[in-house]
Parts: sequence; C-alpha cells; structure tokens
Amino acid sequence: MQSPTFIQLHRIDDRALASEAAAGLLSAQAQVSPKFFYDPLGSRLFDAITELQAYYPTRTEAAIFAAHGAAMADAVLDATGDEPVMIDLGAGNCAKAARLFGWLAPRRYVAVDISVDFLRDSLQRLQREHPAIQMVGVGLDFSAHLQLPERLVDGRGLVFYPGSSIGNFGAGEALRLLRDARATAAGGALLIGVDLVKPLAMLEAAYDDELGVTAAFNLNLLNHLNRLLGADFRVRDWQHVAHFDAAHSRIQMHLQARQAIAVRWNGAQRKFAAGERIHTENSAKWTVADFEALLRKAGFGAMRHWTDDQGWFAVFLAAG
Ligand code: AVI
Repeated sequence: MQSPTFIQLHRIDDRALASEAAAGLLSAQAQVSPKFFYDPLGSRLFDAITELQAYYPTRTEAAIFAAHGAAMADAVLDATGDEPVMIDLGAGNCAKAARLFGWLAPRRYVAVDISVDFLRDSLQRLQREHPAIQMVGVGLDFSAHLQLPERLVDGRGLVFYPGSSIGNFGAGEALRLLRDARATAAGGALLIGVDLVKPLAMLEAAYDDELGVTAAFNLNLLNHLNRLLGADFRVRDWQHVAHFDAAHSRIQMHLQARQAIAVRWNGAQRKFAAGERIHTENSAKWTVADFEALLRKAGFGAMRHWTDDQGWFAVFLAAG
C-alpha cells in the first residue's frame, strides 16, 4: 500500500504573524484578520458553529452534495477527463472531498492547508480507506498565493473549495484566489461552495446564535492575540457584534469595547473608546448572477451551479 507524502511549502512565522496582528490593532479602524480565529480552541468552536441550527451553510451545502454529487462528478469529469488530480483547499479533516472519491476516482488527492500537521492523521486514515489514490499533504498559505509544484498537477485538475470560505476574503483577494485556482486547475475545473443572499434575520441569526457559540468564537480571538503578542485583552471588556452590511452584501463581525479600554503589548498600546470596535471578519453573500460575474472576471468561460430548494447556498462548477 502506498503512503501519503507531505510537503510544507509555507514557513509559519509567529513573529511575522505578531507584527501583522499588531499593525491591524494600531490602524485607525482596528482590524484583525479572521485567520487569527483558528487557534486550537477557535477551530473547535468553529466545528461547534457548523452544528448549530442557526448556522445553515454547512448542512445546506452537505445536502446539495448528497443530492447532486453524481451529476456534479459527471460534469467535473467532462472538464478534467477521467482520474483527475483533486486539489482540496483548506482541506482540514478531508471529509468533504472524501465523500466525492467514489464518483470522481481521482488518481491523486492533494490536500492543502496552512500546516501539514493538520493533515497527517486524516490523510493516513484516508490512505487506508483508498489505497489506490496517491495522497499528498501540502502546507501552504493559499490565502496569500496559491501555487503548487508542477509535478503535483500533471494534467487537468479539479480545485475543490467548499464551505463558502471564499466569502471571508476581501473582493480583490477573492478575485486573485479564483484566478490562482483557474491557473492551478490547468485547463480543468473549480468546484466551489458559495453562500447566497437571503433574508436579513436569517443571516444575522447565523452569525449571532442564541447559544453564544459564535460570540465565543469571536471573543476567543482576544485570547489568541494575548498569547501571540503578549497583550492584556480582557475578554469580559468586549462584546460580539454581527450585522449585515447590505451595501457590500456581507456579514461583518466586530468586537466592541464595553467601556474605555487601553490594551498594551510589548511596549505598544492602543486606546479604545467605549463602543469602539475591532473588525474581525467579513462573510460575503452573493447572488448567483454576481458570483457568475466574478468567475467570468477570473477568466472562467463555462459555469453551472447546483442549489438547495430554498436557494440558500450554491455549489458552482467553473471551467475554461
Ligand atoms: C469559515 N467561514 C466560511 C465561516 C463563515 O460563515 O464566514 C466563518 C464563520 N464566522 C462566523 N461563523 C462562521
């Protein structure tokens, strides 16, 4: 039986991460990238979010794959040819991709995440279940630039990016990632999950749930910053805020100071007035037409999509 191989292309540099976080805290509108949510506790809190009744994206996307997986795979194979190389962005536990293996029969599965350490156990388990598929784990920060060694994508590939994480990028970064995904697929296809515009109350409940799990996920970022920067944030001084910004069609999450606060770290200080906010995340919501326009702008020529009965979420296949 073959074994998975692992390549760490991205050096995780805590000092660079600390300077990035500090620069964000010191900017006029304080902001911290959503990537800082995902320390070990933050990753577990995100998993809990995906099980909340109010958080519809995960189960809705899963239902779309369950209902249309076979049709999607036929359409993918039309674009890539048989036995494609499947490239899974932000693969984590690899579960979403593995559900498509039966239909797609990829010859190689390339799981990409920021650190190969997140991929080791899942790829070793998957390799035992699918001994014929060559498995490669790649540690890469594809949010900065997606480029894989050429030998990994020898032929037309399928880039797989479920979960609507594309919504957490700024508009320019999302376009750049789609362009990179098109180049990486090398004439193949992109299969991507996208959250759609829907009534305001439903959107806001998904990002401010009654159990407070999303609030804990947002506030936990302060604990992560305390460790990374040696800062003295007190979680109880801050409040989770989520609202839909209709002008940009996105949920915005913030942490709002409950009173005037001075936060200190490493010789630096940022004063916050009562009610002042740190911007922590955008989560864009598209119409089908708007996302198709973005795919076209990224260079894709052919596209189709599958959605659920309520039209809450869509999975797009883009090729060309
Ligand atoms: C990872 N990402 C797609 C989630 C989202 O819905 O934007 C992150 C999240 N933030 C709050 N709840 C979930």
